[in-house]
Amino acid sequence: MNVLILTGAGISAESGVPTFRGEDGLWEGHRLDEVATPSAFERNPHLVHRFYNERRRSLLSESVQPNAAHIALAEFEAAHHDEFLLVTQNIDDLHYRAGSRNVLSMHGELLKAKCLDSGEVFPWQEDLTMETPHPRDPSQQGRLRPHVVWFGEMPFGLDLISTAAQSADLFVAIGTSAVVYPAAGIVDLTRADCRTVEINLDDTPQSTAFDESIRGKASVEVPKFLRQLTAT
Ligand code: BJW
Repeated sequence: MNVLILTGAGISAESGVPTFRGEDGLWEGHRLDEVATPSAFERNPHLVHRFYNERRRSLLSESVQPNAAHIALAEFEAAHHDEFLLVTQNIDDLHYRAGSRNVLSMHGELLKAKCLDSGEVFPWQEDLTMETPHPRDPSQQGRLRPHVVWFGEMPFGLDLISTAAQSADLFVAIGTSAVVYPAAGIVDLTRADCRTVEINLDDTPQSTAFDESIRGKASVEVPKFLRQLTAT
């Protein structure tokens, strides 16, 4: 059985990482599209750096750890013998920390920085500012941006995602509001005989595209679903 998993902010909510479109979805009164676009970065790089610096610091704090849903996915993958791909929209590293191996971070990674000139990507744990020296040439400052995918930019791994969707026997979308494309459209790429399951606290605009809807917290429902799957 080939398995494709898609995760969104909801899977990390119980680890202390805020979602985008929930009650805590605003950052200092700014909407996401005011900070997560290339034009926002051009207009006000200080604001955008501050947004990601805060999130990076929080991600690296002791209190943010993988939860039972991240761990159950990693354990399932380790015991699974056919194809398994975990596509995450999240830029946190909680799937990696939980031990997942075949992870595609389609919207980038918060703990990496990208050179605006060369596109080279560096592991990054510090704050970024317009004064940050370039790792290869410290005389160059402010030429790094967070290695994340903003609106209007091309997400990573779309060919791989499309191939995995077409060969999946099971597709599970966990904790995503299904409003951001192309991630929200992955369910439409799966074959008619692929079992599709949505796990979320609430309905989403794509709920009717799934065969099954499981309503509840990811930390409870994901381990339960995967236990049932391995038992059958
Ligand atoms: C729980 C829970 C618990 C809570 N348990 N559940 C087709 C149609 C319409 C528009 C477009 C389209 N194609 C492209 C677009 C444009 C655009 C788009 O989709 N816009 C829409 C908003 C209308 N898409 C893009 O621009 C994308 N690029 C693109 O398509 O490029 C094509 C291209 C072609 C040619 C040239 C160039 C390009 C890029 C999208 C990038 C998204 N980036 C962000 C920011 C990343 C960096 C960062 O983190 O800051 O990604 S936006 C933000 O939204 C972030 C997320 O990954 C993404 C999705 O959010 P997610 O994960 O769904 O979170 P929430 O908060 O929305 O939902 C949480 C859910 O969890 C809720 O449902 C809760 O109920 C649930 N939940 N607690 C279970 N405990």
